[in-house]
Amino acid sequence: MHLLTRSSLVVAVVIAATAAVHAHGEHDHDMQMPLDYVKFPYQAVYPGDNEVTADSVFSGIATFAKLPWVQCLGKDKTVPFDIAFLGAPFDTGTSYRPGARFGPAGIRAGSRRLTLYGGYNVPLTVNPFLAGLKLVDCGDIPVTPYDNKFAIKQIEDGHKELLHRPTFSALGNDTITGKPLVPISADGKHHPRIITLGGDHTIVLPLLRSIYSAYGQISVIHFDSHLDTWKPEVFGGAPSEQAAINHGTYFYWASQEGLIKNGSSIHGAIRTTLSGPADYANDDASGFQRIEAREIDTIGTDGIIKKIRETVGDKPVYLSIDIDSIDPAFAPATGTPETGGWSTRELRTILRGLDGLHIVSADIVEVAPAYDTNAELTTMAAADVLYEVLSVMAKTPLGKAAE
Ligand SMILES: *[C@@H]1O[C@H](CO)[C@@H](O)[C@H](O)[C@H]1NC(C)=O
Ligand SMILES: *[C@@H]1O[C@H](CO)[C@@H](O)[C@H](O)[C@H]1NC(C)=O
Ligand SMILES: [Mn+2]
Repeated sequence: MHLLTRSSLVVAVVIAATAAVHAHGEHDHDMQMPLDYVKFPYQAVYPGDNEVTADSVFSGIATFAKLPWVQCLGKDKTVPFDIAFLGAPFDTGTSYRPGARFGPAGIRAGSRRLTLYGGYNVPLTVNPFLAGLKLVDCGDIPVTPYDNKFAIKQIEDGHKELLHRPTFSALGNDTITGKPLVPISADGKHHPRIITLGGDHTIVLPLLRSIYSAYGQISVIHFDSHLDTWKPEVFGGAPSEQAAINHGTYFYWASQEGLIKNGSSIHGAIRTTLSGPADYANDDASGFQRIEAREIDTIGTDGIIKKIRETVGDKPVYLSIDIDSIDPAFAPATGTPETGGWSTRELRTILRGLDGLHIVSADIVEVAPAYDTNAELTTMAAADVLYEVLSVMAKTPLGKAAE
């Protein structure tokens, strides 16, 4: 039986090979597409109407949305940009499922198709890829998996170095007065924006330390099923100083360090169980307002958008998105999934509702591709969520009219 199978296989291979030779012999080489028909070297152009972009969307090396790879932390230190995607592959602060160190690679793979038709955002009426801003993928911050304290410093340093680079584009003029806009930062400089691809949520502590260096205390919009303001002794932090900084406590530390603006920061999509009501009292003391995931059933996306906008106003704001804010039906590949969440559509609608806010930088975290479906549900959701963030950023410069 084995022999028979093997010999028939050999026959099949020979026939196939013969057919291939014949096909090759009959092929007219002049009819082949020129090599440059597919954009090469794997770097998309964003041409708008009437250009073929679909051909190369599944090929090439993955950067976010096929943006050019610039080695911002390496040999390309002098290349300016306006918005950078930056990976922070850290997952040694995770309590349940590890694997978010593969988040940056997964999100990039999930973002391949973002510019399939050119990238125009219909509801926001903007093409963020053609808005005059220089967008790049800076690759990943080198992060050690062996020493959390060291890794957290690496993330802060990598982010800070890019945040203090000069921008590619000038801030431009106020649309009403025509006068030059002035920066909204605390140090008076116009900073580029960084969209960080996590990584578990611990990375937000070093990211906020970096943000503080340019903006001072910052308002935070935080989408997550979890509070992440837990005191270390409540969230597994008792054993050591190192254990005390993890993906459930980083906002506690950020609040203790005075990085977060009290009262104008807000969580959305909260639905975790608690150690008890004291967790909410502790969350209040950490400076956050809260929107529960289930509020979407009563006040809808409009009501949620209204609450966020009223809380943040026109202050500079940092946006942190845990992919677990989305229901695991739509985004299963994450460290600590919680049922009863928002759909991908609902989160995207809410993000578009942030149009006009001064989002100084953002992240998406807790994407752990190993738990994803073969259909790349979670990494695709993460990429699409960032596309809304990018679109909102592209529409609103980080400036205000001069007094
Ligand atoms: C902004 O206004 C200045 C004059 O205040 C003008 O020189 C400059 O060209 C304007 N820039 C743009 C982008 O319109
Ligand atoms: C934030 O403000 C609240 C209410 O005024 C206060 O109880 C809390 O201690 C403040 N938190 C911080 C971190 O300053
Ligand atoms: Mn979470």
